[in-house]
Amino acid sequence: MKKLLSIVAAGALLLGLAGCASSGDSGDSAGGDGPKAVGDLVVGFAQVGAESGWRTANTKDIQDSFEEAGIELKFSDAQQKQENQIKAIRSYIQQGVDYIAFSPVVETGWDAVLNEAKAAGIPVILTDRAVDSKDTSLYVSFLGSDFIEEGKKAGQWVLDQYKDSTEPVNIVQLEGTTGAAPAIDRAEGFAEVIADNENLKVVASQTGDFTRAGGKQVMEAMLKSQPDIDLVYAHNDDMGLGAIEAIEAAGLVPGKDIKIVTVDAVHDGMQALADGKINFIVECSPLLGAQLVDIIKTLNDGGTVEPRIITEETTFTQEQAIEALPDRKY
Ligand code: GZL
Repeated sequence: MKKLLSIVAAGALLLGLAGCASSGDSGDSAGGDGPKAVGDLVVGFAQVGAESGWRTANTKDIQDSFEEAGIELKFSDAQQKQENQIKAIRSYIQQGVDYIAFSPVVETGWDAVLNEAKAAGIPVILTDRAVDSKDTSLYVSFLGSDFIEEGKKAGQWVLDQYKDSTEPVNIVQLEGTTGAAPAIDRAEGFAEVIADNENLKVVASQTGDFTRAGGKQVMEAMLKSQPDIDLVYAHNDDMGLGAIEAIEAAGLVPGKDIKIVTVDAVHDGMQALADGKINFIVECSPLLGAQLVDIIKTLNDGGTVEPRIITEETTFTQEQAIEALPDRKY
């Protein structure tokens, strides 16, 4: 009997050890074996859409950066619909990717899906746009521009341009996507600065959804409803370019009869600035790919990253655009 019991005990011990080995449990508390090889990482990226020159440049830069780093990137285009971005994030969670990154099309409505990613132990990085979640544990870092600052830079140019004006200056504003962080913040920063001159009045403001067609359509309506427009403030180049088409179709000269200030500094916007059809552009850099790869590599190595990483950017006058155009990457 004693002999039988010792055989059973030995067998149980062997099975137990085998069990440990098969679960890959190296005995450390995390259950992991330390950082993955970079080449084994898989990242899910849920992009807003392809609504503008900026977005196209942003997508290309991210895809090129991950290819160069040898990291697998699963990519989705939400066609500017939040439900599609949420679906994509859920799919990445199901697939068990190592990291999720996305540019939230609007600020609100993300807590549920971000809590699902957190429960699955998948770190999330925000790129380009912010969310309004109060729980900042739902994402590791937010990499992107300071949109309020961009609005202030646009407002400062207008303030300087009309500092000696004694007449009312009628401004129309082409807003970005309703509820999107850049639309909300660019309007806020601009309004804060132009408030210093009571002659500067935003007489009409409407979303053109960051698209050239949207900007043209809204500008056509504003030209009909507003008797005297002095300046257009467009939240991105694409809507500014659409406004140029509407202004020219109305027999007016963009950049002269109606001045135009935009944000982004993508190629077509910079060309219009060089041609004098736009008067001033505030840069918003789409080149976030390399920084996003660095964030993921740092996290994979067990490092920590800043919760807010603001991208470097500048502004352009016509002369500066003429000089910068030949070397622009996008
Ligand atoms: C800004 C980005 C905006 C661009 C638009 O970071 O989210 O969205 O300004 C783009 O051109 O559509």
